[in-house]
Amino acid sequence: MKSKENKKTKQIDQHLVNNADKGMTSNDGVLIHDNNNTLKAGDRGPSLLEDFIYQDKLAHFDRERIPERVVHARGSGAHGIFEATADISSITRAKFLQKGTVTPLFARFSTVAGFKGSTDLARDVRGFSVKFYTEEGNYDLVGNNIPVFFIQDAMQFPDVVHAVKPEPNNEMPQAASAHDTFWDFISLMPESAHMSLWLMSDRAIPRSLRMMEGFGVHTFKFLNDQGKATFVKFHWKPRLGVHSVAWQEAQKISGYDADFHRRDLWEAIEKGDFPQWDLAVQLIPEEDEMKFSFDLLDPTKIIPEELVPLKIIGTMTLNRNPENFFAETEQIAFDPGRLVPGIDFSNDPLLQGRVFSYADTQNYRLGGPNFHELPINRPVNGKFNNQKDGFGRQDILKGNVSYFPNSLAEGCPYHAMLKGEKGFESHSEKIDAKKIRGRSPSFADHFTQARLFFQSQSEYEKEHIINAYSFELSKVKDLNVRKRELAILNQIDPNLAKQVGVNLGIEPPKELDPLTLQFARQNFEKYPIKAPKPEITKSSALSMAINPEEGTIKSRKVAILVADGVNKKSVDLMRNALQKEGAHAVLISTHVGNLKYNDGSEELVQFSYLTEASVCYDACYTPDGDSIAVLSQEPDYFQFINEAFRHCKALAFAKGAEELIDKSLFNNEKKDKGVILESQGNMVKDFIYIMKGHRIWDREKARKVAV
Ligand code: HDD
Repeated sequence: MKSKENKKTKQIDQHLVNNADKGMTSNDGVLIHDNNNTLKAGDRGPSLLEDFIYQDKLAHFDRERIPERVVHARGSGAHGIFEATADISSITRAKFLQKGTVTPLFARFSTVAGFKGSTDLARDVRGFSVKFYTEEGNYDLVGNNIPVFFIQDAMQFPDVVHAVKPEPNNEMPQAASAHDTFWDFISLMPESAHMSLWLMSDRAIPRSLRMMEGFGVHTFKFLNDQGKATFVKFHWKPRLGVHSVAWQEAQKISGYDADFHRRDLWEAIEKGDFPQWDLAVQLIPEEDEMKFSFDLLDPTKIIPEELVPLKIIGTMTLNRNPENFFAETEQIAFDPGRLVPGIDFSNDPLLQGRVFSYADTQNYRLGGPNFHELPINRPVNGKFNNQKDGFGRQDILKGNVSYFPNSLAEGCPYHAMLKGEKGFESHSEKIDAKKIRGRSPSFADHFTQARLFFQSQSEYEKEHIINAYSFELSKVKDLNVRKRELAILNQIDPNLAKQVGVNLGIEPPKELDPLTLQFARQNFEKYPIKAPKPEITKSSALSMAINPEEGTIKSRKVAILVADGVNKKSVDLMRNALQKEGAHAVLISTHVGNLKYNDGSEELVQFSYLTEASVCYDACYTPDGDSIAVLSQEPDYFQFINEAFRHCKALAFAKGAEELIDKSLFNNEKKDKGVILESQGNMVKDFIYIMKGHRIWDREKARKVAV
């Protein structure tokens, strides 16, 4: 597709139903006279079996629910497009990746462990799935916001999922890894050490789905026209940067707005702040497969960007919300096991296992083999084959032929090879091996890259990781599990283990626990091994720390804290400046309804201190005016600014509002660089600059405010 016309949304639109001006009908299109009352034998008599209108309504209602996804049940999605921007025609023949091609897509972001109705702000991995509706069929890149995985072999997927999900006896805790079974499993599985560090980092509590990276995780293969393979890793880089919230904030957001991420994505698209990511690849020539100190097929390893730089090959823009959550976001069926020509699997044993699981789960979840025909799943180029019948079949196949070869239908649908066309072809890789049920010894180094990750973090990020391990392991009741995990941390970084150990009251064991060793030796004859020397010991790409000079406040939400009598000029000064930067100012007052300005004018306010909390905003500003006398008596106002301070956000105060700081819990912190006073410089400019740095994390270290 070269034009900007979105074939997918056009296809979807054919299925939209609009009830406007329509009389209500039964499912068979019969106009309904009364849909409030069942048919009865007299006013006070029993209901009658012949009431097909009632049966029609209830029978459908009784079947409204389908099984939620066994993992990634909680998700939010949107339509968009992908525009290929680089010439990689010598590397892959995939048409949608050819420069200038625009392809419609649907993206779904998810948490892993929680049920469908769980909070968005759980500490968790985020799913990052994209279905490209290409001219050569659907291609799904089903990744995560973390570039490595807990396990190396798909056989253990049900185990890791059972361990992290609520415990089977009492179905607790919901959407949380901080419990015994998860850490029991992790502490027996040293291969999960690398991913557990990512999970304990701020990556696992994103500020927004629009502000997280995505990764294909596995090494895949690109194939060119000649069938030559190049290994490839996929990365999604968000244009808004990579940002998190603070852990305490995450927990509070879960109470104030469990839909925080879903709402943020929805509202951004509605406002026209279309989220964008660049798609980048790391390309590794086939002959370099064995060049690294780690195995490219091991999904617990990254390829550091310093070893293989990223090449940007296109941009994804999400520009349309679903019309209907169930029909689109819920019924979309992702499957990393379905490819388009020019892309192939590698032999990563986790990826190989995924190839089976997804179609299998969709067959169950979506009720049979015709889920491909649901509007959200249909390819835009059509599907033509001899598969037929089954529950919910929608396509109506013409003619009497549904087999191949045939002559009665002139050999159609034909095989591409018979017409000299090129369809999907797998890489003709030579394999000469014995069948074994086991693991490659080249997968046995579990700690070097975990160490690389930890050592690449800034000081505050290390602190957050230490706090996260301490939090999670404190929630574990079994002391042996705590100790066993501490022994793993000690292999990664003794200082990490020591500090977590202090919080748990345990001295980190020097050696891995005998049980951990016993299970690891089931997979690796020699364990632990002497790790190969890594190419690098630090990688700046692994840290989320940002330089304000490179930051943006585009689409951020800033609370303007007002009350009746506020000075309009003082409000507009900040609001206009924020607008120019693409940020959104939100007025919060002591009551909703009309706000009275000092100049007699009024403005409708939709948010009050009763409904809002600082955790749902990126920064706050207090303008001056007669509102100050009101706010100085308003405990919820002080709760707002105290919490904003505690969570390391920028707070600006107009000149006449500065006195409010004296009543706050940070009244000694007027010199804090994130507390910006109009009397002391260019307030608006300084405020925006500080916000571009996202948070003032070093404020946290001193634990200056206990809210
Ligand atoms: Fe998976 C869903 C990502 C390993 C089996 N997975 C699912 C989703 C994402 C991922 C983002 C949600 C898709 C959506 O939005 O509908 N999964 C991953 C990544 C993995 C991974 C990045 C490792 C690199 N998964 C993995 C393995 C297996 C599965 C090894 C099984 C062998 N995953 C599933 C599943 C799910 C799923 C059970 C649940 C619902 C679904 O597929 O559609 O089949």
